[in-house]
Amino acid sequence: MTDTAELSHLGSLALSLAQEGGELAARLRAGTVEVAATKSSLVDVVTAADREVELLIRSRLAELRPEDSILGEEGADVVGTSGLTWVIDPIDGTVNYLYRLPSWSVSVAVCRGRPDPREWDLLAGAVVAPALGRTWHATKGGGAFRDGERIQVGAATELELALIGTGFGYRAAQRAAQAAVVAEILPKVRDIRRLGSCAIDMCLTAEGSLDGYYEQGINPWDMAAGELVVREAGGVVTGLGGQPASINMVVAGNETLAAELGRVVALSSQSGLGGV
Ligand code: LIP
Repeated sequence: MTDTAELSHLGSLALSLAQEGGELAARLRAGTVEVAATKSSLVDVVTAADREVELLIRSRLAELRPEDSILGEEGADVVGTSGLTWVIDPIDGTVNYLYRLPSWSVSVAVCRGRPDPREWDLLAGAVVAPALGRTWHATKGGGAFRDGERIQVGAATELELALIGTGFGYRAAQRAAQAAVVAEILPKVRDIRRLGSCAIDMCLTAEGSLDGYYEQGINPWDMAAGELVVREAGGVVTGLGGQPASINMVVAGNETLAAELGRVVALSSQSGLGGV
């Protein structure tokens, strides 16, 4: 059990780490940003900034929370002894960052238990989007905030009037399957937004700027902080068919809309999504 004082401390630390990482990423973005490596495909890129921001956050955690574990997108796992794991996406929306588009963020969360969205106990999280001038944060049981103002998921319950965020993977076969799903969903909703950062999509859902979000192939670091922000804003984050959210599918929104969106996504996906 994590008491209120510890939750408050973890929340403040998640926020300050995300803010410091965001300041570094913004400074680096003001200069030349180049692709340092690729991962699952030629378009799945890593920049030197991704690596530098994660190194900065890791170094702060090694100093301030040496007993905690770390799961980061760009670095090796750190196994600690405290039962807490920090989940870091140094730059979520890396392609937007590379192209100087504003929808990118630094996402920092901490959970108790394994950093697996099927079972984690999220305690605190922060998403900082410097190019948008937005910061979202939440602690378990403490509510969700954007720039210090309390936020709440939207009230839309009719899918045909809902603005839905989604995204796509980096592999051609997966994208073809995801395109087939979005082609079936698009006529059933108000409109679709593909903004390029899961963390921001989930925070926009938490504040009602999107009515719902779904995506297949999301990693724990993409979604950890955003999931807590959605939940603390009164929303739900699920998978399909009553399953918990996972790399197989993430659906977010208010409870009614998320259920309807999940139902339609499941029907549209019955042709099978490309493998993850
Ligand atoms: C991104 C996700 C986004 C997805 C993008 C990309 P990354 O993460 O946050 O939801 O649609 O394709 O995967 O790779 O920028 O950290």
